[in-house]
Amino acid sequence: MDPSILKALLEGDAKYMSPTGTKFLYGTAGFRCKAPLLDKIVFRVGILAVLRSKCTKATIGVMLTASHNPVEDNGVKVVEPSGEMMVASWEPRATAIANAASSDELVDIISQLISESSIDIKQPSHVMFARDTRPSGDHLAAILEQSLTAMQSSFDNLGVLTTPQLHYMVWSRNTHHPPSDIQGYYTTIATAFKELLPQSMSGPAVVTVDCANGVGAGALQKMAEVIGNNCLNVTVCNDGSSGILNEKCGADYVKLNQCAPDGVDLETGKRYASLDGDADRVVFFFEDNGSFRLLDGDKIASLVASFIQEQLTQADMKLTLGVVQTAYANGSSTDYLCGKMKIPVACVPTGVKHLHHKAKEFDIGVYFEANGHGTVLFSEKAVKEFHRISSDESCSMEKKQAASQLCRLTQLINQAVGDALSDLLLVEVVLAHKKWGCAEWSKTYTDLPNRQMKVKVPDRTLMKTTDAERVCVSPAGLQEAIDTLVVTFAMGRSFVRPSGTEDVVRVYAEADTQARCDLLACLVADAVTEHMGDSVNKTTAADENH
Ligand code: 16G
Ligand code: MG
Repeated sequence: MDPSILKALLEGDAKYMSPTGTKFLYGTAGFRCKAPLLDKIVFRVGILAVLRSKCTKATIGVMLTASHNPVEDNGVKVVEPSGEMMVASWEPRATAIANAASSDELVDIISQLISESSIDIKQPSHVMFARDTRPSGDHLAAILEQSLTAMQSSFDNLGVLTTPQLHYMVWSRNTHHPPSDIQGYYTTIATAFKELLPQSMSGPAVVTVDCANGVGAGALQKMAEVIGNNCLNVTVCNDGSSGILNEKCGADYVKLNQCAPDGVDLETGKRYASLDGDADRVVFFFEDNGSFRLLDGDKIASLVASFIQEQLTQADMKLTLGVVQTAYANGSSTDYLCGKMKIPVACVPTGVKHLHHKAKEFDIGVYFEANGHGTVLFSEKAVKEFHRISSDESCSMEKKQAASQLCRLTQLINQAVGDALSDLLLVEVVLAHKKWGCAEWSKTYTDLPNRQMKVKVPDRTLMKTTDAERVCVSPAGLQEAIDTLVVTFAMGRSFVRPSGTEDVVRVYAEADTQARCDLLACLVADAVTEHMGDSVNKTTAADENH
């Protein structure tokens, strides 16, 4: 590396303290922790992003966010040129760079990375970055700028954006896909939305949205403005003007606690949605005969997959359509998709990157985690087919129309990553076509009662799972214990997995009634405790907004 760059880099790096005793791990959400611990990490992620940009000869993204975590946290993650999460093979490298204990070690790690990946250090680099609305974001963005400047890289500081907007901008820049600016993001999606709404619709789509007091509020207001109130009537709650980010609100809170967020008074007949703090997750809910009813990521996946299936049938297209879920998907949703809809379902480990990867195996891959992360991916083959049929004069009007609807869906749906704004609009489109409200949507299948718990164990890394986290292979005997418990519960199902974001083991259970699945979850949690050591402490997931 050029000695003057190296000098600037080490001088910059030396300005920031390494928090003593903290080992950072680049996990599914990048690096995430209390914001004051992040200065040095962010500086070093700048170095990593530049190296990744030189390695891929393309623009790399960096997002500063801690999603649904409390406001005093922050995080940083790297976005690939394709708009996807950073490749798994670079995760250990990110971890190594972040934890380098001295400048010598840092230089060694960088040199090793350059030679291992045959990086041409003279290759120009470009990094686009953005932050959410956290108070620490501005400071961390300034550190990132210093690092990129020290590396003599060009960059765009895109200011405050949602996570999916940053992914989208990186994707569109590298694929030379319009748009080249954030305004284009809004107009592309808004135009597709308006064109997709059925002409027979008498009024606008109406929805009230809890924005978790986060970045989604401004973005949604902007999107609604671009769409216009003749097509979308959105009421934004928890817009950050008074409440605290993610506190008693947002998609994570609503999903875990199965209740309406603060700041929202449930009214009969109305439709509600909750975004998370960086607007890459969305869940819906409504008042159903006096009770709170959640429409989660599984329900979104089923709704969207069934709509796409209808359009494919109408357009008479033989493309493969599949849904990707995780073990957290409610058993009823899997039965509904496979049994009733005859749509193939794949199950993968938790984390967007796994779902995204698997979804690419289908011509059209719908993926959603139950917690509301998800999107629909259209292969090149599918997009070509949509265009071919929509402009083929020999095809019937009905076929052509279905094909153009599918074309527009590829514009509406963020192809880089799950996007709460685009998913929200997608759900509105499908409900409008089906002439459904939440009640009809909810009735497609009934969720099995389920419970999530977390168990504190001395060392969660001792737990190993297989078969998309549905089978625990270590510690020995735990899976047998779970199997013995599960068979005694009607409709029983349970699995355990080590969390990727917290120092706990997670327990999931389903059974025919809420009381029985709560009991199953507790018994499985006890089995975890028994098999994983003595220092334990278990809580239901809802006790803490993790
Ligand atoms: C991260 C993942 C999310 C997953 C969650 C599980 C991304 C962008 N985010 O937030 O998909 O559901 O981790 O957390 O991949 P856990 O491992 O603590 O249960
Ligand atoms: Mg998020």
